[in-house]
Amino acid sequence: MSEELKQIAKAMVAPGKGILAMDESHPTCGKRFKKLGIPETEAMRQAYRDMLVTTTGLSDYISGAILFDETIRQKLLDGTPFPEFLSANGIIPGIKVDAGAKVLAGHEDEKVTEGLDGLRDRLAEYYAMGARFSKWRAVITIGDNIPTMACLEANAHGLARYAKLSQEAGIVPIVEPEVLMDGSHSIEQSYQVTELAQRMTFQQLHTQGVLMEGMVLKPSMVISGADAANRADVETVAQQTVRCLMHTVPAAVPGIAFLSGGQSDTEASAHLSAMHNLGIDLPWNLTFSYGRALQQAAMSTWGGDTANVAAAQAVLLERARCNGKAALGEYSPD
Ligand code: 5MM
Repeated sequence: MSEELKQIAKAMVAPGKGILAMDESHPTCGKRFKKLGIPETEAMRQAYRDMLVTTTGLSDYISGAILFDETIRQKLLDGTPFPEFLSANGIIPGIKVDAGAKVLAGHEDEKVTEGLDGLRDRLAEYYAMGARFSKWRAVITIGDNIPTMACLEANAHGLARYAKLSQEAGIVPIVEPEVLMDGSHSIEQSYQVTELAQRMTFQQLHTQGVLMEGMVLKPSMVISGADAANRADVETVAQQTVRCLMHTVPAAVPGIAFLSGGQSDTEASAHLSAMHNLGIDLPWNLTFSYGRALQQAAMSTWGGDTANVAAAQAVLLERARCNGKAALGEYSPD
């Protein structure tokens, strides 16, 4: 079992490849569709996600795709189940298993991710459907007197319990402690909070006996808040992000796949590429597990119209190619 986990984890972060996060819950997907005037229906979500995964050549840059519960049970427009199609086309199917971030009792400005109840049974079901990795996202907000230790501890514990249950089911866990970019905090504050969140997460992962070689970390980058004055430049983001990881992530972890967190698609590629060009010999493979930075432009091009499928797929493939290059340190905006 552990050999299998190690092999899957390694394949997920193979050089020049990354993960497509397409696991938006109904509210998140609905919000994005609404902005573009796309009807928020199951049929449109199916058509949209069909467009994404049937992009020819996607597996040149994409190792795995994170699905939402609805999608892993859905069929493509030609009747093939999504996980079956992905596996047959060289992309490992994954599944989001958390039940979302809810207000933490006694801490109204903070969230804790729920979903441990019944998780063992759900994981067994997802494995039978073809999922070979999973994802759980914890959300940490920077603000006045937050995050609190209560929030950091509860989330780190949840991530570790989830990760161990996944490995028990033969599924590689993606552990995602996301420090939100929202706010006007400095990059120094981002560093402090991110380092603490990652350190506490790994403490809990060790306590629960999670196999480091059989997991993937999905962190946020160390970056200035979206509304900060004098936002840090690409080089500084790359340096501080790598410095933070060196302080917190064991070398036994095969790879780190970043989330984009609201960065523009070109920023997300530039930051990842710059991390590979710091002249530091990294113990893990650094790559991407982007949602918005891979999909946003493709979704706007598609706009819910079948006539735009080919154009949207070309846009998606180009973003995937740029990020594949970034994962090798070879991205340039040109
Ligand atoms: C694709 O979005 C994921 C699901 O979000 P919700 O549960 O809130 O609908 C999200 O977890 C995503 O995988 C990560 O945030 C990475 O996506 P971004 O857009 O930050 O790269």
